[in-house]
Amino acid sequence: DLTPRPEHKFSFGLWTVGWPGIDPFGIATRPMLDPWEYAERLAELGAWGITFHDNDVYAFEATDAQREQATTRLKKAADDAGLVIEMVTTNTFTHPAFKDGGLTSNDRSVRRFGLRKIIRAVDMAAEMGASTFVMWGGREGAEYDGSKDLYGAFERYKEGLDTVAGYIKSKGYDLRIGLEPKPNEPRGDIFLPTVGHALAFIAQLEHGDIVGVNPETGHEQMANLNYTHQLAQALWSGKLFHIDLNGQRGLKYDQDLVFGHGDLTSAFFTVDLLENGFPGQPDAPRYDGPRHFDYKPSRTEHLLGVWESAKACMQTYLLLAEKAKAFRADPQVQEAMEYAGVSNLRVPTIAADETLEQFLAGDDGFDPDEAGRRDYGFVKLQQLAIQHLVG
Ligand code: 3MF
Ligand code: MG
Ligand code: MG
Ligand code: MG
Repeated sequence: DLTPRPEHKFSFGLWTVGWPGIDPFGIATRPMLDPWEYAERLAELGAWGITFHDNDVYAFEATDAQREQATTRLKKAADDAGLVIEMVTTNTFTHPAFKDGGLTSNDRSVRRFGLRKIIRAVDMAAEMGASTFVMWGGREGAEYDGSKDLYGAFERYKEGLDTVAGYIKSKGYDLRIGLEPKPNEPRGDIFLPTVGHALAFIAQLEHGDIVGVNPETGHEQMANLNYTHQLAQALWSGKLFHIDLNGQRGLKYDQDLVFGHGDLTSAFFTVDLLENGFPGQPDAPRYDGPRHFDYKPSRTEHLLGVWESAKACMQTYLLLAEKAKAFRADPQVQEAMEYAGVSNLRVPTIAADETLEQFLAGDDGFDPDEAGRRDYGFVKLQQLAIQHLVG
């Protein structure tokens, strides 16, 4: 059954379906609706939740009264439609003041303004009932290496993150921060370019316990990385707080295609990880958060195409989920996995009752040449995946 339902936990950024097609070379190709209209439509399509930036809902220059009015109206529309506002984020990239960053701008007055703006959005996120606060530092970076005091940049980024995380704790909000890595675009180089960089940075924070990652398919692929592996390491580290699913075809600008319209084989294994977890590892962490899409309906599409593309994201996910279940259940696949030694990797290399001395003293009668002649059968296993995927 490929009908999206709330229990599938599909959610969409309002800026995704709400993108009117403005790009660096052209003006809008379709009208922009009010935020609550997208919410109603997404609920009709079977979505469970929505997410948004502060300035997707009220203007950068909005008065307090205007903010209040817009967020109240959106919350009511979401409640009426039965939608959860699962994540809220701040825009610290559109306004020209942020051209050199929000938390790492060379201009201290911008950093002070940026940090206040982020904290105001945290309050709003808590009010909206969100459980995740994503931070994508799209303008935190540089084009020219001489333009930044790089030590200062990491110090200020840490100061900013710890201030926001510390504030969340002091208020007792039930919110966790998801850092969203991206290697480049709009900056020539963005700080925290990949999941790995973000995890290493989080380890340096004072309040890192409530800071994790929000990896986006295309962002990791723009760095030529394997998205599923990035998700797996974040999960293994207990840091996969949220996800941005979409499609990307190779090393180019951030395409934000429909989920599955990029590297389909990679998308299959992403869904396999999200739906099936780490098979054979009952104690391993599972991702049970939102299946959140951060894509853009292509500029060639009008409003009809906007809704078609939102449906396509969910339908592709459900198709791949079905196929990933069938793949794992297939006896031929299980046999190929046994042949490939997949379950062997679960066995600790040194036995629990073995001392390091005993281990180092023995050689297990190991024959390197015989090991070198082993056939792993990985290609046969992958072909079974392809058969499930396209069969
Ligand atoms: C840019 C992005 C962002 C982030 C968003 C936080 C505008 O490439 O992916 O979308 O996802 O700011 O969720
Ligand atoms: Mg993106
Ligand atoms: Mg993207
Ligand atoms: Mg994103």
